[in-house]
Amino acid sequence: MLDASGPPVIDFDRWRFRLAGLVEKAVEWDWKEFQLLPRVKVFADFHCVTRWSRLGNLWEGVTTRELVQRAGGAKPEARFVTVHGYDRGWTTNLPLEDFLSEDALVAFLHDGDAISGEHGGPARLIVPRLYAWKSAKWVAGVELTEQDQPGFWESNGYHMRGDPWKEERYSV
Ligand SMILES: Nc1nc2c(c(=O)[nH]1)N[C@H]1C(S)=C(S)[C@@H](COP(=O)(O)O)O[C@H]1N2
Ligand SMILES: [Mo]
Repeated sequence: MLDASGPPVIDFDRWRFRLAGLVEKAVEWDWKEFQLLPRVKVFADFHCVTRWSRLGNLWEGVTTRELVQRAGGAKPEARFVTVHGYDRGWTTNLPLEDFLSEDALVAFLHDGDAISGEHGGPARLIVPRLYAWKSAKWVAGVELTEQDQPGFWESNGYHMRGDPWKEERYSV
């Protein structure tokens, strides 16, 4: 499906990424601080639920594992995450285990270039093992939770997990 709304205007000076909820200590990074974190490159395909895929993307950014570690780790009761976008309160939910998969990252480069506004820049979540709607564009923060809370598309019938290999498209 298409985006819920168009690209929000995001000013680098005001950009923040916040990791909160069931972590040992909530952390917030501004753009400069975020750029100083250790980076990785992840080469992955991207599968939209409406059946298109974009193969062979090179993403560069900070792993979700690195970010959670810098927040002192997840509390034992944390089992899910809610990811927030800068586009008018858009959210998506996914299991913490998928969020912390080895190849999941908050990316700011795609094939070597800054991610465009259209594609979720300045930074977006990338979770290659799940359908693309879980890969929140214009990411603003992530909250670890105990209960699974449906996000925007999930409230409209999309799957709570969304594994393309199991074709988990809809929850009904
Ligand atoms: N914040 C936010 N992230 C979002 C969406 C959205 O509406 N808002 N749409 C999702 C959907 S349905 C898809 S298929 C992908 C599309 O990413 P692309 O525009 O880079 O191809 O972004 C996902 N991430
Ligand atoms: Mo989509």
